[in-house]
Amino acid sequence: MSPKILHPQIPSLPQNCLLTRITYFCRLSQLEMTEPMNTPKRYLITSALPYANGLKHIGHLAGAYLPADIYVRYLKAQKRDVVFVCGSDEHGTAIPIQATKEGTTARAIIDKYHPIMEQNFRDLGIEFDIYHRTSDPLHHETAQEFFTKLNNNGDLEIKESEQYFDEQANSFLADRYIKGTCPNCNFPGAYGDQCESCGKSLSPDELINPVSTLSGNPPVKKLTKHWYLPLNRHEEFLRNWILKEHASDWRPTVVGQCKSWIDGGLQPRAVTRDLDWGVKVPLKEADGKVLYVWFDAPIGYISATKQWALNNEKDWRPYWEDKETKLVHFIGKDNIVFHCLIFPVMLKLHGNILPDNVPSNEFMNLEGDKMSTSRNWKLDMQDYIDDFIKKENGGSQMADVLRYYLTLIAPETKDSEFTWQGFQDANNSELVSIFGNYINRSLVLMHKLCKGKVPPLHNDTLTELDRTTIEEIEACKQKVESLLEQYKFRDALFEVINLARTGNQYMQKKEPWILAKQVDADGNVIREAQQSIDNTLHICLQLCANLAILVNPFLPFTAKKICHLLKVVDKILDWENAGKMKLLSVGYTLRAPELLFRKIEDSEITYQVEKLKAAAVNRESSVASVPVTAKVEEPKAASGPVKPEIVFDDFAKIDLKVGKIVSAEKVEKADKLLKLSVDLGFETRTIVSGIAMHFAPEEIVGKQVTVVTNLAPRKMRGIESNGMILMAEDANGKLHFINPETEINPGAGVS
Ligand code: B3M
Ligand code: ZN
Repeated sequence: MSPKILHPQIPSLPQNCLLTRITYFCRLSQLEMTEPMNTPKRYLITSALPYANGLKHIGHLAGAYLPADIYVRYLKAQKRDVVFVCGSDEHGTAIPIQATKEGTTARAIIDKYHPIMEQNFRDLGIEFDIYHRTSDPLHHETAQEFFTKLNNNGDLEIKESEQYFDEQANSFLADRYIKGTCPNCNFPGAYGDQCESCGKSLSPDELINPVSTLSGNPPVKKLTKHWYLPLNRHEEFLRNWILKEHASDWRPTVVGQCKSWIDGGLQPRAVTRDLDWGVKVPLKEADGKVLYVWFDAPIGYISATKQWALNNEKDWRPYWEDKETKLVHFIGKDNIVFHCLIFPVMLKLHGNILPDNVPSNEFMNLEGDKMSTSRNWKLDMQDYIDDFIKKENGGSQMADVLRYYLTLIAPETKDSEFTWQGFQDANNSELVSIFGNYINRSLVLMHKLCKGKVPPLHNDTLTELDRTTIEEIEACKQKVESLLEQYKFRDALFEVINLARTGNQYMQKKEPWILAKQVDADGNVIREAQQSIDNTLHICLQLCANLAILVNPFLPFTAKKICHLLKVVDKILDWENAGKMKLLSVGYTLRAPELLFRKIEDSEITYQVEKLKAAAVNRESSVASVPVTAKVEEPKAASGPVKPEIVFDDFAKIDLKVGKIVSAEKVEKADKLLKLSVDLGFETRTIVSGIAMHFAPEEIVGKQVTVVTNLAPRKMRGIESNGMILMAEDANGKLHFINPETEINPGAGVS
């Protein structure tokens, strides 16, 4: 069903590399783009269901939501039958773990984050047809029916195995509830499923000195029964389907990852868990068990479609059962195995259609480091919305600025990097100077030189340049279309901006403002000159209307604003209108120009970079070095839960002293920070500490603490912090001060 590309694969372009892009542009324009395609009867587009356990950052947005939204807007502009589904993933251990952290229930967590996430997406122009949730009874029924069918058909295996069990808590332990030392990098706080320090996927058995985070005790092994999806039975199917059928139309990174999973040997995967949060396994003998979150979550796409159908009096079945439906999953690379191997096997067994493509993105880094929720090195959608959209009147334009930059640096073929400097440059030198400037100049000149009306086109006086510009407008549609069909969003957006660039160059060469100086004795512009001005502005304005259509999938708020300026209805944005030269009628009056984008100032960028650093420091200072988990056994060997060995001299460099908190207050607009005055005997210091979630200011005044006194000062929220308070983190994530058994004089050394 995918378009067959006739030209050889064009290598992906270095980001922002103008020269390469121009060369590429010339090459592409000479090539035949695509064969006529078989248009699918309908489309079902999904974006990964985000866990409802916290705010989502722009790395998530760039990975699974923005590209899907662009694709869907493009399909909808083509009047195709398309449903775009998403929703909150409300199961899995991530939810109860967050509940423990926030001192509340799992239910309260999902009810808190689900609506925030939904609103964040809306504010950034991500327009799902339905944003569902997996806690919905319709989803529970759908997932249970799915499991039952597979189980009844003999497609699942039951196995008994030994799993980690916490005797004190009387509970089996999900992978996330077990912590220990990473066998790969020695990080002492690795989880049973992954080490967040080095990123390696782990199984609990690999952890060195595992500890239950429920009680702090080492867990024991206990026999339990689980249902497994025997992936090994489906190796041949997966090999043929992915490595043969889709070897050339899926992204190489996706095919590569699938190949290494398949070549590594497919194993049966447990699809049930001993947990009490999730979809109950619909069998009497499975009391106390739920479906594994990765079994139920992708079924969430189906239940979301069902709910959409109910809301719109439609039939959901063809979207999942008719082979003429094109199913596309947009995801981040950490979800590839689930969407390309496990879920397709489930779909096949259940009798559903398979995805036509799974355009998975690589990761987006931020200011030189991996984006990370646990290290608080991230830009949440919410923060961007607060700082750039809500603050400005009608600030949706700023949503488009983020959409623009994230698409420009989309990690389609390799990891990419968001920098605030890059964000500012993309806005100021492309959106403002090229795109916005072009639309603005066209309108200004039209008002000045053509009496505020769309001027006529005098066909008999068209120049070579007029004609080639018209041809470029007509050709742009096909280029953008072909790239979008191949999920090359970055390159497609480049073509759109390039059309604006073409418009600017055209106007610059035609210089209508110079022609306007050719006047007769009465001061009227001479006929030939006016005709050339008319032609120029006519073409420029039709190009503006074309830009609105072509940019609409990427920057929908901007497209609407252009429609407003051109006084045309949104209907003009239908894709079939792209490439046309008669979008604006001759003689039609247009509105006065308004700027589409504003400049982003250096101070805004500096503020964001500082804020990012302050928030990250906040985390470092709240959990000093090794998280000290209650009852972790003393390390017996060098491989215990400790960081790599250091020499005494390294340790001796750290100046530790006993201090006494003399005052504490909340830091404005920073939920996690407290500003402390700490008496160190020889002086009283200001220290900003990320402990506000754990202590009220009044309860800690007078407490003795251990302070690292010779750390370089750092600014947090504009306050200079001169030291770090050492804290220990217990099994529940609660922080405790490290202090002397009995009160001693502030300033006493600690060694
Ligand atoms: N919630 C993991 C994630 O957010 C998971 C995706 C489910 S998609 C069916 O990365
Ligand atoms: Zn590690």
